[in-house]
Amino acid sequence: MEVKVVRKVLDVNNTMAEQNRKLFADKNIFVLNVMSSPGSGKTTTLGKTIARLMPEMRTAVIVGDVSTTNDAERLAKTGAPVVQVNTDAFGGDCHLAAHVIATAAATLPLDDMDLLIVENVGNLVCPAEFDIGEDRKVVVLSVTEGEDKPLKYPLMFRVCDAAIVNKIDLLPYLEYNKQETIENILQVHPGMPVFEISARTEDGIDDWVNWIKDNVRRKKAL
Ligand SMILES: Nc1nc2c(ncn2[C@@H]2O[C@H](COP(=O)(O)OP(=O)(O)OP(=O)(O)O)[C@@H](O)[C@H]2O)c(=O)[nH]1
Ligand SMILES: [Mg+2]
Repeated sequence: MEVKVVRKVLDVNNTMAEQNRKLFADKNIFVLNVMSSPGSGKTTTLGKTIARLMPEMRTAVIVGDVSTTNDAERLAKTGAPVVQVNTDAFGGDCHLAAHVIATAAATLPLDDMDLLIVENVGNLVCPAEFDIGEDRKVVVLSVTEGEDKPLKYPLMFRVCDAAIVNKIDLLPYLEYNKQETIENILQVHPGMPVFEISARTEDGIDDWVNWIKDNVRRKKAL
């Protein structure tokens, strides 16, 4: 019985996600869904990323948190239009669902956008289960989280199209095997691109930004 309820929720979400996907295709907007555990550096990475993408790529952001507008305020400094979703209004959900994205997107200038970046709620489990109508999913893992996370939370790494290993500026201070982490990511998802970056020093960030640009250009060329 419980399984049926869960499936129904996901079926409804998938239908909404397809409607979102069609809307974004009609508007020629590439949509990136960025996920991670709390504090791995999504907002910091996106602030630096958006600064490099604009104005060449007209970018807007939907940012999800259970509570506060902290991240929206941080990302608004880039000049990009930002919508903050607080899921406590939706029962404190641990993820962004497709209908929430539809509501938030309706407030954005969709006719003047090339790229929509969604910063999902910090959680390495639930967001992986919810299609929001995005083109690509990305997981951010920071070097303070341990090498085994791809093996312990495999769905997240399986559904994503790229992974970021962030905070590499901290490596000299840690007992941490970065190579083992990357091998674990590739064990769960063979061939997935992995970007090793420091959002703080911006080391490695160009390859990641170029990956986004290539994806946006590919969609707009369709
Ligand atoms: N040393 C270092 N610190 C970083 C780096 N990236 C982010 N941080 C710090 O990590 C903390 C969390 O970063 P956020 O960008 O807020 O992380 P987040 O994933 O957006 O967090 P939630 O939205 O709450 O899930 C902040 O104190 C950042 O300054 C990095 O590359 N190196
Ligand atoms: Mg954040």
